[in-house]
Amino acid sequence: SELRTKLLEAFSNAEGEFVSGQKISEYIGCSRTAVWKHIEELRKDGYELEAVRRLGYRITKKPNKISSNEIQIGLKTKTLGRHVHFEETVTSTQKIAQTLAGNGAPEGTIVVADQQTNGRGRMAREWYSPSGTGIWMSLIIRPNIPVHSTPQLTLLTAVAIVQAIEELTPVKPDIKWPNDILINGKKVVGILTELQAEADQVHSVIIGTGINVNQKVEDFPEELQQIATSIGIETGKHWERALFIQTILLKFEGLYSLYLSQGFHPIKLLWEGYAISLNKKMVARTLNGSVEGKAIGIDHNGVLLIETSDGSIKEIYSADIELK
Ligand code: BTX
Repeated sequence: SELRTKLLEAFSNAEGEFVSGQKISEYIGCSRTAVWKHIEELRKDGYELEAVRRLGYRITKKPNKISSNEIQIGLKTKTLGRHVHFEETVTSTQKIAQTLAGNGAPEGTIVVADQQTNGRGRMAREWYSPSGTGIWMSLIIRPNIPVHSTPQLTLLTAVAIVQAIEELTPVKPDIKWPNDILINGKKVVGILTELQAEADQVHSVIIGTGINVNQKVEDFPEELQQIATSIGIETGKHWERALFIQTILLKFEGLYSLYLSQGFHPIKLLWEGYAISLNKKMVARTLNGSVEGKAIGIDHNGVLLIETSDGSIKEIYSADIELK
């Protein structure tokens, strides 16, 4: 409800300090008794609040839930995340975002779910998306760029997420071309970029990100335990998912505006700073077979360049990479 939003806003503005009942009642425009009632409702929803005479209330712990409110209160972006479509359980946030984008959803609209029953990776693979643990989000943007440039946005997204993780946590993630973010060699984030386009005109780009935030090792199915990790596992701490979403959107917005005004070059430089796949021997498995060689870089479109043993350079548009 609107009152609930205002109440949470009052606490958010106080940044962890106490807010008096009087102030709250003025801010949300209701009586002191009504304030008390709303506070009790917050408690029922899993918030922990401390109440001290004369000082007022403060939130000491938020529930392990994400919601539109949690994402939007305290959000510092201009356009990204200003429209939030939140659902507890969906098949895939990509699917919902495709429909919304087709129906004209504005740039910056995000679809977020607590759980996906049919989360998708690339090439019809599955993305494991259990409830209460991760960020399963699809972002709709409408850049005026040619279709062949859109893979650059996957790399831009990876940079935004790495920057957000570095800002909020002590871990230093690496990027493996094109779309994996790894911590200590294990996958913590996956990115899936899909398009709605016609001829060479991009209508919308839908960027799906799956981020493992609070899973424990045993929360992953056995086949993923060796290759996947979460920010929680790597830091030994529980993290608030909404804060990650807000930080990622803010980083993305900054990089995206840089990209639209100056092109891919500045993004490429940032990306290269995080990439572990460069100057290494590798096998790239594509739909048309494997290419073995040394990655010498990415080109101005974000395409991976591999130098093979005969000295020729192969352009890799889409592949799975195995470092040697
Ligand atoms: P990908 O094809 O690069 O990676 C998929 C592979 O990663 C799987 O085959 C499996 O081995 C592994 N994997 C599956 N689940 C996880 C996980 N939770 N953590 C680590 N590794 C895993 C990557 O595809 C793109 C994933 C995008 C997911 C987002 S979530 C929001 C949006 N909605 C949706 O359906 N997909 C995107």
